[in-house]
Amino acid sequence: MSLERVRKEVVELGRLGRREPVAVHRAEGLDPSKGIFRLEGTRQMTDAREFVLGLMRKAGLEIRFDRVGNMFGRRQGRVSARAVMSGSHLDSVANGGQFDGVVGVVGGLEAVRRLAEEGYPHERPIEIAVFFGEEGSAFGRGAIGSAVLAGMLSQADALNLTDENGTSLRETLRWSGHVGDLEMQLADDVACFVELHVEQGSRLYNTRTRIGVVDRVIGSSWLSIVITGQQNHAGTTPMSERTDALVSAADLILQVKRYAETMARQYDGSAVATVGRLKAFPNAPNVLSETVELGVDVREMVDERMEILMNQILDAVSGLGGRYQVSTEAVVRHKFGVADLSPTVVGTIERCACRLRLTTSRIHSHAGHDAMNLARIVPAGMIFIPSQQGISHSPMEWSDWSDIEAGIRVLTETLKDLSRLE
Ligand code: HGY
Ligand code: MN
Ligand code: MN
Repeated sequence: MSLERVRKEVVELGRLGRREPVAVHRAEGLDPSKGIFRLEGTRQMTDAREFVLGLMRKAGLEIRFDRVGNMFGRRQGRVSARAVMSGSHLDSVANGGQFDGVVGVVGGLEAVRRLAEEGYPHERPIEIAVFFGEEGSAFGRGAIGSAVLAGMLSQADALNLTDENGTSLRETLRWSGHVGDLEMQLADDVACFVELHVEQGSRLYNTRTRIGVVDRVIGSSWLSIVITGQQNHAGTTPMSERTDALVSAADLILQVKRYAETMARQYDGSAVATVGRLKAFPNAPNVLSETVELGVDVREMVDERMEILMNQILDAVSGLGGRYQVSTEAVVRHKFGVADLSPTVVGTIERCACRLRLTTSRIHSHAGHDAMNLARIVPAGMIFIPSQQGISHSPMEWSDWSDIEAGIRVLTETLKDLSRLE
């Protein structure tokens, strides 16, 4: 049974992705201290790409890489026409879950294998993509590979991104060898795109719905902020004479929370803002910090509102100087607008799920995805399957194998329909 094949591959990618290679077949086997560390530039990432490359080769796909590390496996169709593309990402957040991104990569590959095994004569080529750096956990901004493909980020700017150690993306690709000279022109080469992904929220799980048919992906921005105070002695510097970067950061974190809560209450509840990254230097209990770095993630389902929220946060950053005598710098690391997905692709996904007698609901995605970038150039859609208790970006992330199977069956049917020439 090919779900067994999928289960083995997802579990193996999870095993390869952990710091201590542990295979987890059931939710009971999850351990909050044993998450996935498949960040771009790590051995776990190289092992994962090599593993998927092996699966693509075994499936007889034609393998190509572009200049920013996007990887493609192509199964030719009966006609040389623009391809139907599916796929997702393999990189993870630090200490992440074993399904985020992987379900879309292995699921896309499985759909192509099933079409080949049943001898389905698809007209358009079908291409499985593994996009580089979707999570932004290594190079400081998200959805790198798909943003370059969609013309939202230049190749040069992508290649010049550096990680925490100052290693450039260009150098990382040279080290891993997972790079090529393919110049994929989305508008000319791709007819449409479908991504299978775990919901990462609790809507499908709470309503016991099998399939989420995504019609919109939330807008999201990242800010990196550096606050500079005056490094000094914690014992000899009177409270009245401090320029304390860390105290001002604490103030900012609470302001960020309040602005997002106010906007969420005022509108549809989609506004969120998170300070998920905080780095004090020199980070010692008896030293007043020299600098504090913060990473802020801001999201809203309406572009104009995200703009308002971002400006409130930027004003709050500027206001710290007056109250704490610190100096501040804020950089927008990435900004993705709300992406409405293609009614044609959304309708096809819905029809296929109904044909398979699976319960569906239209759903907005509150997580960002590569589909949000591709949707700017080609008709795109997404298929969601339930996340247990809505948990994600956590080692405790789980999706049932039966739901993964349902998602793959919908994807397989959808690729069949979309690969027919009009
Ligand atoms: O952050 C996100 O929403 C996605 O998982 N990268
Ligand atoms: Mn993802
Ligand atoms: Mn993610």
